Amino acid sequence: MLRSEIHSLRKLSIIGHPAVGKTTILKLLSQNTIDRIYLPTHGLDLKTVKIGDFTIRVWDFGGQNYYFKCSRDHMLGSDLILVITDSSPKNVLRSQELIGYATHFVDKSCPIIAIANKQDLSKPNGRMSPERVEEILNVKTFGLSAINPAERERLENIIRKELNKTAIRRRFKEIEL
Ligand SMILES: Nc1nc2c(ncn2[C@@H]2O[C@H](COP(=O)(O)OP(=O)(O)O)[C@@H](O)[C@H]2O)c(=O)[nH]1
Ligand SMILES: [Mg+2]
Repeated sequence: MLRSEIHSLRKLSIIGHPAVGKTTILKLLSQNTIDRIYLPTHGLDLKTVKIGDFTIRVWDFGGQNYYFKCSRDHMLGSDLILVITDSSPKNVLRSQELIGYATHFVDKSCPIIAIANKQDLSKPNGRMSPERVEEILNVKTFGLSAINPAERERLENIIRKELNKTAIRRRFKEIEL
């Protein structure tokens, strides 16, 4: 890794319950084609992606409880946490708990944002709108359909904007010191 890349290196952690689309989001960010195979992630999947000036290490944690309990050490030092929900009422409620859990392991300056995934599935299936999910989770929430490669750019922009804000806060801290 080049020196300039180390300076722009950021850690993005993707958390959420099983089968909500965490690994698909990792694929959306790191691959050109997105298959729809569901293979539960065991432990951790790690990829490096470039978004704008940032070199981002994306940590995709297995969603099973066992792994999640072990994952707190992996969450430490995150620059951004994405909490993924599949936008079903049951899952959104369960995700509240995850957000509470995550706040214990990250610095106050690390934003936690939610992704209301699977927005392509119709409302009769009980999918909630991103606005409704945001009201419940009380963190900034963006709707997504991770199986659609056309959504890549929008997701990249969301991530880049959040990381830019943390970069500005870092610079202010340096000036204060
Ligand atoms: N319809 C739909 N299916 C999705 C979406 N995102 C992921 N999936 C599917 O949901 C299943 C679980 O996805 P995966 O990313 O492996 O979930 P993970 O356990 O959270 O990593 C797979 O079959 C995916 O193709 C989405 O936005 N819409
Ligand atoms: Mg997975």
